[in-house]
Amino acid sequence: DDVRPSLLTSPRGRPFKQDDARKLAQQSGVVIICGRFEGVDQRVIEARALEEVSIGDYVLSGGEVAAQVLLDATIRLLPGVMGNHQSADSESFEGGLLEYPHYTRPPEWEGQTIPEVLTSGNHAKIEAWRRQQSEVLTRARRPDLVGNKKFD
Ligand code: 5OB
Repeated sequence: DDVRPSLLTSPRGRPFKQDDARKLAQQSGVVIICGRFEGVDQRVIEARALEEVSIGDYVLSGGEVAAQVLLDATIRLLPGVMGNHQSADSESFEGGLLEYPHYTRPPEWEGQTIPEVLTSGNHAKIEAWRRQQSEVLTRARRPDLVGNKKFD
């Protein structure tokens, strides 16, 4: 259809989440009003039914960068934007958890090797290791996400 949500970037807004990006990507477009720290006249907010969204608990001098964040999170979900990258990403991502540590090449870098399990060729063991790493990281850094199915 032709629904275009009207958003206002504002630290007073409801937190913008991956789910919101997913929903926006389904719309035919979006209008984003960039808030100012001093705020936008309440009459405008109400008359245009602006939905206030925040990108986090910090102050910005203006909402332009916040608008770019909303756009980036949304546009990368549009068909054809990411190619194979995205599908591979979301498949390997365990719902509700932070991503496990990644190791690429070379096998030894500045005297540091990579976890042995990753070179074992045992894909079930690798999968289990990644899952466990994701859980440990999430519990340590983002306990608020534990048990939350909403994160990508
Ligand atoms: N802080 N989200 C968090 C925001 C923000 C500041 C903004 C807009 C969105 O503009 C001042």
